[in-house]
Amino acid sequence: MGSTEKDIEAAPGRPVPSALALPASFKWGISTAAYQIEGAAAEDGRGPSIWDLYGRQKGRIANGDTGDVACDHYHRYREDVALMRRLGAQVYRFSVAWPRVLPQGRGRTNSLGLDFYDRLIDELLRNGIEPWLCLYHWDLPQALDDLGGWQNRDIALWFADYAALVARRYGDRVRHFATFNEPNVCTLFGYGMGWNAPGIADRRSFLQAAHHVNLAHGEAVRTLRATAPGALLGAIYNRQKCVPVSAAPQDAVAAGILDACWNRLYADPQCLADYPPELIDGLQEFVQAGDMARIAQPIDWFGLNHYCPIYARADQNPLGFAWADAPRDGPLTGVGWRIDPAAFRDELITAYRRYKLPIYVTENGYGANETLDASGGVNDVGRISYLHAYTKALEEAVATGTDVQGYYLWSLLDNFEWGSGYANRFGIVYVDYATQRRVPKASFEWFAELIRAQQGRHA
Ligand code: IFM
Repeated sequence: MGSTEKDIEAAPGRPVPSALALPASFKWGISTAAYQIEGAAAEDGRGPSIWDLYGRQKGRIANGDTGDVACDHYHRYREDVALMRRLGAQVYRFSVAWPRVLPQGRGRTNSLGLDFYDRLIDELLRNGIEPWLCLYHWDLPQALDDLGGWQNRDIALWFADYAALVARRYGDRVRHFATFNEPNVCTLFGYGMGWNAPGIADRRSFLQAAHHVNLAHGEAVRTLRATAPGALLGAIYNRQKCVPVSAAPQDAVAAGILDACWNRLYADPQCLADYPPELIDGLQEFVQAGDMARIAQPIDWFGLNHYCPIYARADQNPLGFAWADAPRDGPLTGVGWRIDPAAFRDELITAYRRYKLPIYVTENGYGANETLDASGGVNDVGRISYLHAYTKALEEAVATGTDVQGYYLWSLLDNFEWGSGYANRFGIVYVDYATQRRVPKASFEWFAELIRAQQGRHA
């Protein structure tokens, strides 16, 4: 098959973007998340989120960074939409900050916060860009965390009420809604491993939170169907190949458990009404009669985020695996993630066969620690090679009959990268955080050319 690691190594300089064999209806776009770019954390009545408090705990986030200001997108959204337009993006997938519209997570709404997303959506539509709205990209209102957060079963109904508010307000202009972005990361890292807010490391808490996230997804889909009947509903899953770090049989078992936690714990109950057998023992304490039917509400599309294979080793800890770094025996991104476009192709094919839903790639991108060069730009050839190889891999998946309908790159801007703070840059636009100046990188022009080539193919 075509694109492999070898292509990346062999690519002399900048690969030329050329049109891919994809359907005319295929959409190109950009993904972001509220807490990572908005800033204005204490402005216009926004309530605190778990990330605001977590970031203030010593040692949690690299360099003590916080999302207080981030990319100041709350004030600069017009400039950012203009960049998307210049790029040729057809879709912009963003998230609503729950604590901005419901400062306590439920009850009193914040009209200034609601107004912000009105302005953003209207600006997108004025620029011919379709808004895709994700309800949850990890910024849980702190007031709900004080009540147990995702460990409190009532959160399924609080989340559904929040979904109804958002759908009532924006459903006249937004056609695509997603419930959760990467539920695996916010629960496994947030409650199982203690790497993300709220910083809990406990298997039972993780599985409890996971089940409540699944229930919340189902309740929100039901509510969205009733409130915005014409909308197309989906969820965004992070799928990565799980690889044992060695040939030892115990590491293979560990990789199987990681695969259950990472790839199946959400998509299986939500799309197939089933939990992975590896995790049933820990989940059954939380599953009540009727829950699986509540969770498995039909959805219209499958959002798939993919970056790289991930690695597991055997460990005596209660989770049954330990996270391992990518071995150094192959190509890595600037932040040490394995480059393996064939794994992306295979994940697309596997997800389509398993869940039988049209797929949108809702995130894919390349992280690096970059600075401006002497000419004042960023010649990010590593990112360009990565995007070239990964979009070719997507084309290969489509050639096998896999229904992939869009590709939304992560991300427009360098932004707040959770535990790594601002050190890891994923944008195709460089952000000078001291001045908030945006500098499109070479990959921005490359991606714009790819989109133009694609549109020319179907003109
Ligand atoms: O920045 C994150 C995003 O919030 C979720 N998916 C992975 C990205 C890169 O780490």
